[in-house]
Amino acid sequence: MSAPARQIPFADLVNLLQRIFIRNGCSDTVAAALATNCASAQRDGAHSHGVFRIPGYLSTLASGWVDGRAEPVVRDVASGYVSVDAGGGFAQPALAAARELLVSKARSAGIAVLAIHNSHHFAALWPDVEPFADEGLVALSVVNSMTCVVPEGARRPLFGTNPIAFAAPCAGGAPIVFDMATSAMAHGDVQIAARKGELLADGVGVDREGRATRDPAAILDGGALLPFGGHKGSALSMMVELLAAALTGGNFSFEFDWSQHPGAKTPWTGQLIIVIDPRLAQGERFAKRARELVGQMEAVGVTRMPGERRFRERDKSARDGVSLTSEEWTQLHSLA
Ligand code: NDP
Ligand code: PYC
Repeated sequence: MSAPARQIPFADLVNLLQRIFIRNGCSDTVAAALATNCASAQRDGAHSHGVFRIPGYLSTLASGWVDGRAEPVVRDVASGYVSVDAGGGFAQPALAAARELLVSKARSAGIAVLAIHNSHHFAALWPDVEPFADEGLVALSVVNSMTCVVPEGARRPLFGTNPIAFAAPCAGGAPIVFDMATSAMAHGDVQIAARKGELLADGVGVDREGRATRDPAAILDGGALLPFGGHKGSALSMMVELLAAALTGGNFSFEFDWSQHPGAKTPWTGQLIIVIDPRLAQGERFAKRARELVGQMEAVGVTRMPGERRFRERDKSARDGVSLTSEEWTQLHSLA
């Protein structure tokens, strides 16, 4: 049972995390990108990628596996194609470095792709797409991670937990955003369940012998996860490997070897972001049609849209402050 929560303003949490990242070898730019990302996840109740991840970031930085001072190199490949070499650093600063060029291409051509490689992504994916929808753009992103998912029909893990995130503007309200692992559960949530001693649902994972298990510790200790939805999730996970690694020049989830870097936790892979400007062909009609669709979904009984829980948590955090347990608060202060 956790001690009572602390509630702190979002800006204070960003500041605290930024100091921690700088103390642990990140440049100011990288620290700002990671701190904002991680604090946003905590603010939105996306706990598997909030401050829970800080020890993993720090052990990875200490192991020399990731470069916290990397300077991304942006390449203007074609009218609708931007590529970034993240230099063995994090994906978020690489996106930030290429963002302006990407958006200007999407606005002039109607669509543009950002291919990031030589990058580490240890975060939730929605922060990478949601801001595009806030600007009236549609965005889709995929990132591959580390081998821990057994493809449908296979005997051993190969794929990563490989999330897909999508964001689109919706007239008169918050954008439509979803962000989901293609595994039955995110690895972070399995770790959280193991800490709490909770059993998982059927169909989430297998133990080291390949037998179905509901025990998160058995999944983490040599076992593996399963794709969501059997062959369908497996196909989507394969697609993520192709788009995030083969297309970008990054590693497949099974390709990197971090065994010489004890403490390394961040997957060294790639990320693809596709941005579409719906206004070129549709004017404001796309956002209005999105609202129409949401209205019809509500009319048939949908009471909870993807992203809605996060937006509710965000409003609550703006009102009351971002929640941390006392242990998290103490830990962050000692690290800063
Ligand atoms: P969830 O299964 O919790 O949620 C997936 C999506 O479904 C979210 O958009 C969520 O909205 C929505 N949703 C959840 N429940 C409902 C419901 N009852 N009705 C309608 N919509 C619903 O996410 P995952 O566990 O799959 O992933 C968690 C996070 O882990 C993601 O942010 C993902 O990016 C991250 N991740 C990162 C990886 C990496 O390599 N960097 C690898 C794998 C995962 P809401 O957000 O509002 O709850
Ligand atoms: O939760 O599956 C996950 C994950 C992998 C890499 C970062 N998060």
